[in-house]
Amino acid sequence: MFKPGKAVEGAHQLTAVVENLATGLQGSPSSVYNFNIYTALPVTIMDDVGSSQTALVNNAITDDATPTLSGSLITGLLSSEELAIYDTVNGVTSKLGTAIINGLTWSYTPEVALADGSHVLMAAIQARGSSDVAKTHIASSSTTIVVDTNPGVPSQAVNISTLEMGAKARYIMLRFSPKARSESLIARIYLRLWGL
Ligand SMILES: [Ca+2]
Repeated sequence: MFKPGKAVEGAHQLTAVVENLATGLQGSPSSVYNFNIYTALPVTIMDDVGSSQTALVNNAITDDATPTLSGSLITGLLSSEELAIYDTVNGVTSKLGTAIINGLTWSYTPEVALADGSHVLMAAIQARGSSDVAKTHIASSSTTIVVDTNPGVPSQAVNISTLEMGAKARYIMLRFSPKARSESLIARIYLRLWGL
């Protein structure tokens, strides 16, 4: 068994050869063994539906049931690997599909709309065809999004409860109570003060 020191992220090729320590003569080398080392898998999730179209941060609420996940790679995947997308709903994790890879960038858009509710999305590089989230080569961090394709118009009456003014007074933030229709959503209005 050979255990290398800390290996660098990227593509590696290993070859083994038997060497006579006394003479330095070497036998025939083995065939090349290719493998990749990944240390990070960044993911961006984009909402391209409705009036608010933006990258979705953790716990974002979105009206896009088919948000696009994308990212870049430090090295091309091996032919034995794929980049899979996993979705966890109510604690149950399932593989949504595999990303389209173009050079060192990848993207994935769900073919079937995600159901309304909470989804924990994660990308992973793994053996081609695997659906075992426990056996990935590397997994991205997870991002929770809340799909709400029928948000409707808020019907609550609101009151201005506090007023915050930034140090440079470019924005004034009015915070309303009660909270908006979704408890995780705080209604905010930003007033741009031109000329300040
Ligand atoms: Ca949107």
